[in-house]
Amino acid sequence: MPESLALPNDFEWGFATAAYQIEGAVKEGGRGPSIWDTYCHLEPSRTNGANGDVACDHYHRYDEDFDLLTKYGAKAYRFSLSWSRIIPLGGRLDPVNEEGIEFYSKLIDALLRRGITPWVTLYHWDLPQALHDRYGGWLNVEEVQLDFERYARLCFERFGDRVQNWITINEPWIQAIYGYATGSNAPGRSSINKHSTEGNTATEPWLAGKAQIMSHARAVAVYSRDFRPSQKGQIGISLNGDYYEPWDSNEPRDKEAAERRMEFHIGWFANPIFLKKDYPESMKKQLGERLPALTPADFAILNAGETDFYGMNYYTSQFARHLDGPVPETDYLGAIHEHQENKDGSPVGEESGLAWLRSCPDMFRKHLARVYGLYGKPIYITENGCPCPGEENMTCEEAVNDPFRIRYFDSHLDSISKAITQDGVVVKGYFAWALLDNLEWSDGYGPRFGVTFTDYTTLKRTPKKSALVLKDMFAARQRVKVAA
Ligand code: PNW
Repeated sequence: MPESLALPNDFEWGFATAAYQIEGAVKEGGRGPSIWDTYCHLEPSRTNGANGDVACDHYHRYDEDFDLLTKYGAKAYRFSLSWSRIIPLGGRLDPVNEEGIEFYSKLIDALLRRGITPWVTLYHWDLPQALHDRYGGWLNVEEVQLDFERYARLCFERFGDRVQNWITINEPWIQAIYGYATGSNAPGRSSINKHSTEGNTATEPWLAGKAQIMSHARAVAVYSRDFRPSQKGQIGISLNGDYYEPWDSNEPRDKEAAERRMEFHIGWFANPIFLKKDYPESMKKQLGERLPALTPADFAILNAGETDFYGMNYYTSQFARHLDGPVPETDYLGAIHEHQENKDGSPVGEESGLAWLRSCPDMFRKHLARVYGLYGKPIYITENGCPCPGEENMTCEEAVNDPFRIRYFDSHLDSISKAITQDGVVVKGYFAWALLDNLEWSDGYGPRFGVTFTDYTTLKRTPKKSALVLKDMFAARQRVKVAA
């Protein structure tokens, strides 16, 4: 293997999941409902009839699942805590559910016993329903950041003796846009979705964005002041965002469109969080008064702590074409059209098992360089993966044979290696999405991202080939001798 494909010996790697997608047991152990419980039980269904009531039943089967991690050779495991298991009503004055704390404590100990490092996400889209009902949840910027701060502090207090890697929020963009602009995720608010009865796509996503920025900032401030010095851990946030190239590479307006699209995806959050700067100019210009200002008081909170790393969730890339004419108030992409083929008809990448996901490893490498160049923090890939073409309709025997996924992992690891050895990007870890097939949100139980096949009738787990080859891929890359 050439030197360009090396990975550092201390490179962290493992698999990722999220609470609502795998746990089930939604009414056990004193858990309160979240906005996803409500959303999955709406009539008519907005999730293909699917819900997380049982999911993978990880709540009762975590030991078996962690044995899989051992078998796969994982060094680390990323999972999320269900806020409403820990504080069923969510708020800063509401009671703590000791049974919920106990459950996650057992989980953490079960990982440590196996020598696997826990990576804990505090929030992966499952806001306590009570906070949504009480004051509008993520739409109430002032209230929700205080409740999130208390929740975060409680987690640092109870788990921080054993957990040294924290992710505050998973993909605030998806929470804000799918939850409040398109209405395709909980809480399903939108003024452009025929299934939504409430919402305002022109204004609400931008409030939900600010609420998450400030919630992150408060958690980081608390960690920096009261916990990092003694617990010696690190804290970051996981941002999604595709890489964009111009649809017409000879058209300056398409080049601007590509950059603007990435500002709307990433700069929205990364400017305030990593640079302690205002939102990108392109957003301020397009959204005007609808973008809630970051005030000097907000910057005091943002400046009170340091975010240690950039968690990157990367799946795919696209082409951006500038939009002619007036921009509708409901636009959230930055006045562009998204394409999977460029002007010459070249596809951005190979098709996977989901329409939105093409395999684009070369653009991943550019993405890594762009993000590191702009924000300058060590990057951990906190999600990367895909369903194979046709996998949705395969039997277990067919699905365990997954060469497409193996190639996807290998080519994306190549890009990480090259970004490190040739582009000077600091990438320190990689989490494959996902440990096992699980509830793919509004797409239900169709798409299978797992390296483990889940039979949703028997709940039997069967390792796919991809699960067993990752260990060797990392070992080979870490064996490469690098000239001093
Ligand atoms: C992420 N897109 O979501 C989430 O963090 C996971 O919970 C999820 O299962 C995984 O990716 C696979 O989808 C995304 O449409 C959902 O570009 C949609 C998109 C990106 C990420």
